[in-house]
This record gives sequence, C-alpha cells and structure tokens, in this order.
Amino acid sequence: MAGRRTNLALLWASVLALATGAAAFLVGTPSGAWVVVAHGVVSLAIVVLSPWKTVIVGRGLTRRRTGRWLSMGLTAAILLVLATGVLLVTGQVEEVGGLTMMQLHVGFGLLVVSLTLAHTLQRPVPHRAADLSRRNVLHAGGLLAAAAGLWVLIEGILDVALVPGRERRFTGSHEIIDAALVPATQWINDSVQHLDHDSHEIDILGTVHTVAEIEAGGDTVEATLDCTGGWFTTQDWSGTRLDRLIRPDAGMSVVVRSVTGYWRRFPIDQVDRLLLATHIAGRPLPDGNGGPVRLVATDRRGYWWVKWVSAIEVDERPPWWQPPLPTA
Ligand SMILES: Nc1nc2c(c(=O)[nH]1)N[C@H]1C(S)=C(S)[C@@H](COP(=O)(O)O)O[C@H]1N2
Ligand SMILES: [Mo]
Repeated sequence: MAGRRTNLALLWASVLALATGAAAFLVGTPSGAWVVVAHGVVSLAIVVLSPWKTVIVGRGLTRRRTGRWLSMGLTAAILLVLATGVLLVTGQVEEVGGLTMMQLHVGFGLLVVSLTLAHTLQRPVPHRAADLSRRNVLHAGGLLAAAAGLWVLIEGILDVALVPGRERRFTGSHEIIDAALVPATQWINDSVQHLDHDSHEIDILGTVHTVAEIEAGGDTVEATLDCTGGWFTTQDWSGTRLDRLIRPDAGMSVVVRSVTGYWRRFPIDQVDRLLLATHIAGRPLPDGNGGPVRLVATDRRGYWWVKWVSAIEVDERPPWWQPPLPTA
C-alpha cells in the first residue's frame, strides 16, 4: 500500500509539473506568478518523494523484471530535468553545447513525459476508491507542505547567495540591463532578417507605411521583454502605438505578421498596449532584434513581440483563434 501511494503521488506530481510548466510560458503579468511558484512546488514534491521511490526501485531491481532499462532511463531523465531546473533558477550557467538551459530543461521534460507514459503503461497503478481516503488526503497535504517548505528554503538561499544585479522576475527570468546585450532570439527556426530601412514597407489594414512614418509616431513606452528562454530586459521602446493606426471597433482581433511568416493574434481592445517600435533605448533596432520595425507587446511574453513586421490585419475571428504558442 505504501508503495502504491508513493507511485500514485509521483504520477500526480509529474502531471501537475507538466501542466504548470507549460502554463508558465503563458504568464506575462504578476497575477500569474502563482503558476510559476506552483511549478516549483510540485517539482520539489517529486524530490521529497524520491527516498520512498528509491526503496520501491530497489525492490524492483532485485526482481529483474522487463522494463528495467526503461525505468533507469526515466530515472536519469528525471535527474536531468531537476538539475537543469535548478541551473535555470540560479542562472549561473546559460548554455551547454549550443542549447540554452531552458531548451535543455524543456527537452528533458518532454523525454520524461514520454518515458513516464511508457513506464505507466507497462506498470499501471490502477486508481481505487480507497485512494481518496481521509488518510491519503492528509498524506498528500503533508507532502505539499514539505515541498512548499523546501521551496521557501531554496528561495531564501538563492536570495542570499545570488550575485547582485542578477534580478529575477516573477517568471523566474534573469535580467539583462544593457540594451546592447539583448540577444537575437528566435522562437524555433526563424533566421535573422536584414531588411532595408528605406525601402521596407509595412501594410497596415491595406495601407502601405514606410519605416520613417512609424518612426515619426513619437511614442515611447517602457516595457519588459521577457523571453521564455529565461531572461528579461526592461527598455524604452519608440515608434507608433497601434491605437493611432487601428480603431478599436475595426474588428474582433489584430494579426501582426513578420516577413518570415511568424505571426500572433491580439484582442483588438488591446491596440493601445501594442507599439510598432523602430528604436530601443534611443537607438535604431539592430537587425537581430527585429529592425527596422518590431512589435512591443506590453505585459506579454517575448514570443508575442513579432520581429521584422511586414503586415497588420484586422478580422472578425476571436483573439484565441491561434495556436497557444507559435509553431515556427
Ligand atoms: N519573426 C519572429 N519574431 C519573433 C521571434 C521569432 O522567432 N520570429 N521570436 C520571439 C521570441 S520567442 C522572443 S523572446 C523575442 C526576442 O526578441 P529579441 O531577438 O530582440 O531578443 O522575439 C520574438 N519575435
Ligand atoms: Mo523567447
């Protein structure tokens, strides 16, 4: 029974870690900070359970059942997810072998998901009515309390031990202060575009605009670009606010497109929070950062900040009519 309980708790903690991890990518404002905290706590619940699981694994290994290699692979993958998670949080190591720590963390995470699926199919833990007994609910509560305690402890250590100047945001991202050091970051496989400042045109609701026109808008907003890769930067961005070009009753949603085909859709009542930017911190946007013109989407994560904007359209589709995360 105790082994069953551990396995069930592990399964549920893994499912919650996956769900909160995926949801953390959607968080852009402090009201969603709890999702990121929850991801930390349920992940630590897996750590808290590990001594009990070690006992179960020890028993299993002496029996030489099929699926041993799968179990060992799964254990290794889980250790790698936890290790990359810790490295992400501390921010001391940013890249290994050309991959960012977040790419490694998500990659190992997806590996764990597929191995867990295979492992659970091979060794199913059927739920029983007794699983929801008062005693087990108390156990689950105790587990969460222990994990939360561990989370508070780790946060405390990080606060004291982290190098000053490496502020962490509620998303867990680390700060880049100098605008010149903002990396050229692609979501998946876009490549940096080199567009000509004078001849590039932006089609906005069927009307062609030059970069010079966007520059002349004279709007400057301070906004935070927070990449799901684990860094953020707060800068002054200048150009033209979209509410100067699009009326809020022009349709249901606004689609912003890049010359690369990358696009994102926004609710039309948020046009006053979207800026077509030509400058960062008073300087023209470098090609890598989306020059000559990119979108600044206040309070939204980096993948909304479409670079190398070529067109803006309005239509009657609802704003959620798009993949939750970009696909290119
Ligand atoms: N066209 C295009 N725009 C894009 C992306 C992309 O891959 N293609 N990546 C987005 C992501 S994930 C982030 S974090 C920011 C990064 O902006 P930066 O390159 O200025 O750091 O651009 C966003 N805009
Ligand atoms: Mo990003």
